[in-house]
Amino acid sequence: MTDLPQRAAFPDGFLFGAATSAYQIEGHAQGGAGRTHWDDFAATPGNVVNAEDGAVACDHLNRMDEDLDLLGQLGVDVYRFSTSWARVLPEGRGAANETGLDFYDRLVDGLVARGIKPALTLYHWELPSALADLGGWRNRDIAGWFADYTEVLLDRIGDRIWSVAPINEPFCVGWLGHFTGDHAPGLRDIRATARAMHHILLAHGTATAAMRARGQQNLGAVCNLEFAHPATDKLNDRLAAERYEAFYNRFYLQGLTKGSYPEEALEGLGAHLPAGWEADMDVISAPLDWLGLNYYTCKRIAAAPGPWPALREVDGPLPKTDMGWEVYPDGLRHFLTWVASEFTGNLPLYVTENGMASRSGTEDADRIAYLAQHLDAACAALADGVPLAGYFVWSLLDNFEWALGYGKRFGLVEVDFETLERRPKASFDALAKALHR
Ligand code: IFM
Repeated sequence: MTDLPQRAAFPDGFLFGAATSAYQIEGHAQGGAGRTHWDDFAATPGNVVNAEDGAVACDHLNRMDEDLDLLGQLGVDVYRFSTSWARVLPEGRGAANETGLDFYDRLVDGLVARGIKPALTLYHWELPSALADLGGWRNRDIAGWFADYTEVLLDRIGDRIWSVAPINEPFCVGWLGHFTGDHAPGLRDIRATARAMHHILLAHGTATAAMRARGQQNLGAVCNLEFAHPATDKLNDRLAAERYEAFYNRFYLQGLTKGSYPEEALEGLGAHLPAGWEADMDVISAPLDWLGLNYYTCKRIAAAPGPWPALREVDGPLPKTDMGWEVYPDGLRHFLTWVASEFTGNLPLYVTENGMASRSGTEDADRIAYLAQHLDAACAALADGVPLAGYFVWSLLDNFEWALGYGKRFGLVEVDFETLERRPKASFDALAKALHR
């Protein structure tokens, strides 16, 4: 079996972590949380495999201590978790749910007591339904609602939080939610997409400004990046791959760090952006303390007839994970060096998510090999001079994989969704051994 690179192979102070998100593990029907657009999306026939939802998920709400003990056994330095807006503010605005705030308070205390740094994400996709009713990410007012939620939450837990990222994977919120319709709210509308993409970044900016004003430290952003190979060397396919890369990767990276959007994205989205969007770009590109990259795979992109972006994905030759995603660790090294050289310079970078879905249960040699290949790619980027400061595995637990339900298992720990029993996998033991001091 492959060995994982050991902690000693990384610079002093390099942080290792595991990541989860609220809706995917907590059990959203419990503890006074408000309804979210993921509950609504999942309740609509055909949207989620087996009509599954996050009502119980891993029941982390009631098993938090056991899960924090697992993190302690794993030996991670930092835990990346998210809070649910609707658990804090069931209607998205107005009265807070004290039970929800108490839960997050205990979670943060539990991490601190175990010597684990709490890395908070404020939004990992479960928008309160009451705000979806008002247009959700299409409504510019969401930037203010989001900043208000941020304040309520940080009033309670901000004093013990190590880092904050406002929004996980803006691409997925904007594009999968509003263009392909694969995620809540399930729209397929280019105008909604353009507006959501911009308002997501505006909300990032307003929340960041509110946090700076209150002295909150270590504020960043987390983008998911996908390497786009042109399906062939033909010019049309190369241009299609550039368009894919523009709306997937550069729209957010360039918006956040340079205050502009790429031309290849504006070709299709520019006409649909809200009037006067340019005036928001200073708020959007206010300085960050770090940037996080979530990385899993690459895609093969070919030109296709039809309206912008006029492309399609084609099958690739590399071994695939249970998501059907090609395993391409070179993409991680590429993105780390490219993001540092093109966008962030000396700013610390983190791999805030990396991992694979597998059907191999607790004997997951395939996951160990995947993690080893990507940790090697991270080491290569460090050797290239990239200021990489940490790496997080997605995910601690098998969990609700959104529209694909509970069948896609990303955890270092197996969860039996009948009994909710946790069983550490071989990858958990391998990582624990690699991280041992
Ligand atoms: O499960 C998701 C997570 O919520 C966001 N990043 C990708 C993971 C795997 O698809």
